[in-house]
Amino acid sequence: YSWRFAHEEIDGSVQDFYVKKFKEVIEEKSEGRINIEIYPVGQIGDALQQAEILQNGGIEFAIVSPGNTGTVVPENQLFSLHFLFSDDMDKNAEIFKNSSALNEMLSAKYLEKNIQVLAYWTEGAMQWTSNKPVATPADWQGMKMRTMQSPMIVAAYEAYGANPTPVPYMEVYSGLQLNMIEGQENPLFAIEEMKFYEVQKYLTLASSNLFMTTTCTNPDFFNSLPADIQQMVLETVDELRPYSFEVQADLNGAALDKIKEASDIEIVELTPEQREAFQAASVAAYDRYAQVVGADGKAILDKLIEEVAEMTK
Ligand code: 6CS
Repeated sequence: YSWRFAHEEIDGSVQDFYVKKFKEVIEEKSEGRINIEIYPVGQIGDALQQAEILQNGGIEFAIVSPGNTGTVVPENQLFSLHFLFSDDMDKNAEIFKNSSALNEMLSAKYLEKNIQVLAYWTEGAMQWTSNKPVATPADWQGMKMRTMQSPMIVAAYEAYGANPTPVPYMEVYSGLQLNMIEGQENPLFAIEEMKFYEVQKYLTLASSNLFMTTTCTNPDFFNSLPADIQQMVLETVDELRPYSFEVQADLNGAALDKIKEASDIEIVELTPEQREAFQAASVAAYDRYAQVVGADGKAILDKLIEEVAEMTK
């Protein structure tokens, strides 16, 4: 077998480590019967185009982030809501693995769009970079912020009064440099490797939400595989769960020191009180999600909130 696996980031990123590990494990387990070719972002399109190619069976596997695909599976935009998950990653790991809101209800929505989710996982907490201080919702008023493409990410920042615009990942650096945009959100590893700190004045440690992603396959392709090979894939994805947490922790952990060394960007840590003010303001986006995405999406969100509450009580 020869399989193509696309991801949304550059060499050395969290997704790149993950896909390389998947390749290594599968190639070894299959004793050379399976060969995987990796396509980082840009080689066959941007993140949204890659998801479309996966839907059509033009590639076998892809890392598909909800932030890039809210127009494909509108229900997945619950991941753009702030303060949804726990600050405790061990608890989040349990939720991603066992949640029926995600693994049954939301995955059924992906399947309707010919995408089969094999795992939900995180690349770490979102932090903010900007040209002005953003420690209170009032600071966001009118901020020209860059977001990923999903409309509900825009809504999440509109809840703080910002004026967000979607921009493709590979154009963010130049957008910031030319002052077409004034701020953006991403995990620390991305802020470091994309060098956004070079063209921003403030780095605000907000951990407002998790950067969520999914490991996906094309269902027609997957169903055509012999049972033992399907099993091998499922097992490998499951084995990679702890690995995904380690990689994001390592890369995000190292990134802050690298950023400090390479620049004099001002680093601001939000106090618990400041985070609470954002949490209160974020409620408006939850209401928007229910309105825009509809009853099925609302049911998935309600179930997930219930599961998170159960896990964290
Ligand atoms: O901000 C973005 O668009 C991108 N950020 C990350 C960390 N991965 C892929 C995504 O497209």
